Amino acid sequence: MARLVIVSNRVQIPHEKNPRAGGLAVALGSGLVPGTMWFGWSGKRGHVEEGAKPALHEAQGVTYATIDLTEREYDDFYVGFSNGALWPLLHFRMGLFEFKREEEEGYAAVNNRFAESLLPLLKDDDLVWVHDYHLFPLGAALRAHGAGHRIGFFLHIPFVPPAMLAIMPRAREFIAGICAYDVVGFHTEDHKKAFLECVHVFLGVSADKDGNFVFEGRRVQVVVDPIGIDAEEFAAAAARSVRGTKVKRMRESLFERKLVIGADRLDYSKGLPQRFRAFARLLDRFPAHRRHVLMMQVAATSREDVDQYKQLRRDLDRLVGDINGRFSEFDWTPIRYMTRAMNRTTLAGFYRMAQIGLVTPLRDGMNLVAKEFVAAQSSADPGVLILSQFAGAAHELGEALLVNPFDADGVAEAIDQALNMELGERKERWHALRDKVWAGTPERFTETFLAALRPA
Ligand code: ADQ
Repeated sequence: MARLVIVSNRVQIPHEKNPRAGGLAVALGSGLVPGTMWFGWSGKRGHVEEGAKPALHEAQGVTYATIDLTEREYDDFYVGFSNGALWPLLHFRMGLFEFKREEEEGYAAVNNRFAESLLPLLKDDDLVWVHDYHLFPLGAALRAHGAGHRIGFFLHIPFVPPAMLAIMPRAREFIAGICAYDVVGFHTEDHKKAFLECVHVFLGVSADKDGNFVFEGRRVQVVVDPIGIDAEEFAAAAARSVRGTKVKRMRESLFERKLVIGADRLDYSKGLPQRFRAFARLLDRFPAHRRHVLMMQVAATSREDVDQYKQLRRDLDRLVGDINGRFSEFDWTPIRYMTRAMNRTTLAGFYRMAQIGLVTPLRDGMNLVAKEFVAAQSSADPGVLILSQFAGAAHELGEALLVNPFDADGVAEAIDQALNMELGERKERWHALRDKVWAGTPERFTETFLAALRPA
C-alpha cells in the first residue's frame, strides 16, 4: 500500500515535553498509523545551514522529519503572513488583517523550502497530505519542483466568500495556487461552498454538483470531511479523572455551586471577551444565579509573538477583573480564569463534573472542545453544551443549545435555560449528540480523505 506522508506547519513528536494545546496536534496525533511519515517545522528557530537536510526521528513506526526556521522566516511566514494575515482573514476578521508584501514573500519562500526539503524524502507512489493555512502554496511549490504525486490539502479553519477574499492582494494567484492539489478538504459544506465561489469568481471556473472542477488541465476534487475525536478514549479519561484528587479538590472548592466551563486557546476567534460579558449579563439579568454558579475559563496562551494576541490577553485580564470586582462577594468569585494549558485527563474530568460547556467562538473551522465536552459527560447526569452557531461543529451538533456569540443576552438566556434544564431533556439532547460524536472518529476522518486522494 502507498505510504502516507503528512505535512503540517508544526510536527508534534510524541516524546516532546509540554505538548501544546491545539486541535491539529490532537487530531493528527491520534490518527497516525505505523509506516506514516510526518514532515514539518521542528518548532526550533535560529541559524539554518544552506541546504540543511531534515532531521529524522522514529517513534512507534512513524518517521518524523523536521526542519528549523530562521528568525526571519519565523517572523514573516509564521507570525506575519500566516497569523497576522491569513488567520484573521479566514476567520472573517477583516479589521485585523495585516498585509505586508515582504511577509507574503517570506511565506512563499518558506513553502518553497518545505517543498525542496521534502521532495528528496518522497517515494514515487507516496500519498502526500498537506494540512492547514500555513501551507496553502506547498502543493504548487512541490509541482514546480516536479512532484507528480497525488497531493491533497485539508483546511482546518473556515474559508471566506469572494467579497472578503478580495481584500487579499493577488487573491487570484492565491486561489490558483490551491488548485495545484488533487483533493481539497473542508470541515463543512459552508467552507466548501465559499471556496468554490472563490474559484468561480477569481478563476472563472465552475464546479460540477459534486464539487469537482478542472483548472489548467488538473482535475481538483473538493470534499467535506468533518474532523472527529477519539470519543471512547476521551470518555474513559473523563471517567478516570472524576475519581482522582484534582476533581475531588475542584468539587470541594465549589461548595455545591454549579460549574460552567470553557477551555480554548487564548485566541480572538474563540470569543472570550464576548463570553465573559455574556456571563456578566446572566448575573445582571438573572440575579437568582448569583452565588450558585461560577464560570471557569482555561485559556492556553498561544501565538504570544503576535501583537493582537498580546492585546487580547491584556483586554481579558482587565475584563475579568472588572466583572469579578463588580459581582464578587466575600465567599464567591464568579469567574475563575487561568491562562495556561491543562492536562487533558484533568480537563476531561472537569468537563464531566460541569453542568455547562460554554463553547462560543465567533468563527471556528470545527471546534474539538465541543465534541470533547459531549464525550466526557456521564449518561446518568449529562451536562448541557452551549455552542456557537458559527463553529463548524454546529453543523453536526444541532441538539446543543445553539447561540449567536455576538448576542450577550441570547447567550445569557441559554445559560439560564441550561441551568434550569430538567434531567429528561438533558439526557435526550445528550444521547443525540453522543451518537454523532462517537461516529466521527479520527480514523473515519483520515479514511474519508484518503479515499478521495488514492489514485482511482
Ligand atoms: P484549534 O483552534 O486549536 O484548532 P479546537 O478544535 O477547539 O481549536 O482544539 C483545541 C484542542 O486543544 C482541543 O483538543 C482542546 O481540548 C485543547 N485545549 C484547548 N484549551 C486547552 C487548555 N487550556 N489546556 C489544554 N488543552 C486545551 C484548529 C481549528 C479548529 C479545528 C481544529 C482541528 O481552529 O476549528 O477544530 O483545528 O481541525
